[in-house]
Amino acid sequence: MERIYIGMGSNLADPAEQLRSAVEALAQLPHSTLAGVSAFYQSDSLLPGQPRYTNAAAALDSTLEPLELLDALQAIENGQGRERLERWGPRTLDLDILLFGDRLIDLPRLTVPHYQMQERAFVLYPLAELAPADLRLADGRSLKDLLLACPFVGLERLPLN
Ligand code: A4P
Ligand code: MG
Repeated sequence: MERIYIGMGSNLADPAEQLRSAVEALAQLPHSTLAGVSAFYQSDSLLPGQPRYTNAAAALDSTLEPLELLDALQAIENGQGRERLERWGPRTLDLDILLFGDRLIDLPRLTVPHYQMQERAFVLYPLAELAPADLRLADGRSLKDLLLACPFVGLERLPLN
């Protein structure tokens, strides 16, 4: 079993409902146990002109291999009507593998730790709800230092999932 953290985001078609459906789908994944879900957070899109995002993080314990998990996550995205019209376009559901045990992964289809998580408050603060306080990424960076360098700005923590 490895502990995996997944970042979830949506800015179309009732984002909170999209995240709730994604959580149900994660709970059904084979060879896996859903170990936790963060609160939901709203923030403006990194790209102007798009609807606000709702983001959250999930913790999964799994024996799936990384590319098997990526395939499963993309199937969940597609099952919730994700259309890949343009990179960075608005989306019903985005599921990113943030951390996969203590693995460093650099494959054409998969980079772990997720390449921009360190700059993104909407990734780090949900993750911090689930991860141990002394978590270190496989590349040696500590979550605590990443949080210190990434202020809680523009994030709105929603009261209920
Ligand atoms: N891929 C590589 N590494 C990973 C990984 N660790 N997890 C590949 C998941 N996928 C990974 O992703 C494109 C390809 O990345 C996949 O086919 C996979 O093989 P995608 O989800 O199809 O495309 P995308 O999401 O449009 O691109 P990207 O770069 O993942 O976008 P981001 O970085 O997710 O940014 N603002 C707020 N407030 N909240 C957001 O969540 N998200 C974005 C999208 C912009 N602004 C946002 C948010
Ligand atoms: Mg993505």
